[in-house]
Order: sequence, then structure tokens, then C-alpha cells
Amino acid sequence: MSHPVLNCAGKLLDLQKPKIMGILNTTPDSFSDGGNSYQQGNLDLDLALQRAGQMQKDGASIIDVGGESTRPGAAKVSAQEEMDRVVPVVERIAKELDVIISVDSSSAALMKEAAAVGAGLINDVRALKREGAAEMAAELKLPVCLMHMQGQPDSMQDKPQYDNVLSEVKAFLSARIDACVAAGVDRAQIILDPGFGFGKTLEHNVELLRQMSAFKAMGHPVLAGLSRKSMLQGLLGRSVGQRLAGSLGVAMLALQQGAAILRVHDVAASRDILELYWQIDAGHMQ
Ligand code: 7PM
Repeated sequence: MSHPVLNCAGKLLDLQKPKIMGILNTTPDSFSDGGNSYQQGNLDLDLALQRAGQMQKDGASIIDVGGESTRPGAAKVSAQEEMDRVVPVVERIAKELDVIISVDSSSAALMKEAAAVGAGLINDVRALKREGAAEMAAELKLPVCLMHMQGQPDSMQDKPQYDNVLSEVKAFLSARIDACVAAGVDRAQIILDPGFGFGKTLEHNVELLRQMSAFKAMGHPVLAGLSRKSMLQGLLGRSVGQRLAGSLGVAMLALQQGAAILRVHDVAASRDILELYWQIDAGHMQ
């Protein structure tokens, strides 16, 4: 596992050097119409493309397109609504940019539609547990990111509880790897993610970050999703708009423990710390 290369629908993702995944939300509150309608016009697609292009210029290798708000306490989004938001954005970016597009979804139907218009990676906060998702990922032959979550987005932060958070998250991911491989997913195409903030208290998140190298030791590339997360509220008292420095600090800690992909909002700044890590702390070992 010293040199994993994932095949994202023909585009190779070489993880010898860590890579940046830029976050592109298609939820209405993150778009120009301010949430009046989820129907996207050309202006919305233009804006999504422009944001994706900027992130690529800033150093993102992957653009993560999501349409379901998984924010703690968030309302559910209908499958059709999610499809209507995500698929046109994936299609537009795939047409115009030479970049790997990941689709942040748990729905097998959406994975299929997104792959048909150019998605190259599946990022599922439910670790392909939904009906038909693992089989679909296997059929599409795309890399998958399996994330740990305790509970469901609408209630997961109510009372997260673990006897041993590290061993329970590892056991969950290990079971999901086995289930996905049994469904036909190529083991070499599986990325793991401890799921910071998904059914975890501040203490749980800190423990997982401290022990992040344990996930790499499972033999898969590891994705770290720490950008602007609420643990920075807990540790630093920073509101969401004030979390850049904290996000970069925890991203560096994740890199030092072997994280292969950083999922971030602030691509340019994250690329700087990735370069520092690579030139100072990792490059000399290669
Ligand atoms: C509000 C709060 C909106 C939190 C969105 C979020 C991850 C992810 C998300 C992650 C992977 C965010 C989250 N987080 N996928 N999707 N790993 N693989 O902060 O940590 O972006 S949504």
C-alpha cells in the first residue's frame, strides 16, 4: 500500500503524494437563488462550473459534488431533488474540466446517473449500506470512500456514545470493506474515512484525529474531512467563518498521520500546507 493508484473512470488518482478534494455543495442555500427553488438554471450551472474550475486551479484533484445536506439536524432531501441538483452539475463539470468528480451520495440510482455523465468516484457517508449501493459501486467499477457515521444526520449529534471510539469505528469500516468486497467492489479501490463530526462528541473527534494512523494501518488510503468542522468550535471557540487556521492545523496533523486525501472548502490554503508537509515531512522519505 505504499503507492496506491485509484482508477476513477479512466483518470488515475495517484496517492503517493496526498491529494485535495474540493467541496462543491449544490444545496440551494449555497447557490445564487438563496434557496427559493432547487431547480437549477444555467446561471447555477455556470456558477458551479466556475467554482469547480477555481478549485482545480487552486490545486484540487477531485471535486466533490453533493446535494443532500448531511449537516447535523438537517432535513431530509428527496431522492428526486438530490438527483436534479447533482446530475446536471456533474455533467457540466465533466464536459468542461479535466478533473476527477466525486459524487457525495448514498443512493444507488444517483450513483448510476452521475457515473453515466462523468463521475469518477463515489463518496458515501453511509458507507454503501443503502439498498443496492454496494452492488452499484461494484458494477460501475469506481473507487468508493466508505465513511463511518453513528446514527442518522437528523439526530446523530444527540447523544453519541462509544465504549471505545477507535476500535468501534475501525470494526465498522472493516465490516463495510468485507461487505463491499463480497458485493464485488475491488478492494484496491476502497478509501476509508473515520467520519469526523458524524455522531461524535468533541472528545471522540479528538481521539480519532490523534489515532488517525490506525486507519491507514488497515491497508487503505484514508480521507480526512475536517474542514470547518464543529470540533474547531469546541477546541477554539470559532464560528464557521473563522475556522480556516484551525482547519489547516488539523489537516496538517492528518497528513502527518498518513491521510491521502483532504476534503476541504479552502483549496488554495490547504494546498500550501500539503506542499509544506510534502517538502518538509514526507518528500525526503520517497
Ligand atoms: C454542514 C455540516 C454541511 C457538515 C456539511 C457538513 C464529510 C463528507 C461531509 C466527511 C466524507 C461537511 C459535512 N463531511 N464526506 N461529507 N467525509 N467522506 O463538513 O467528513 O462538509 S458533509
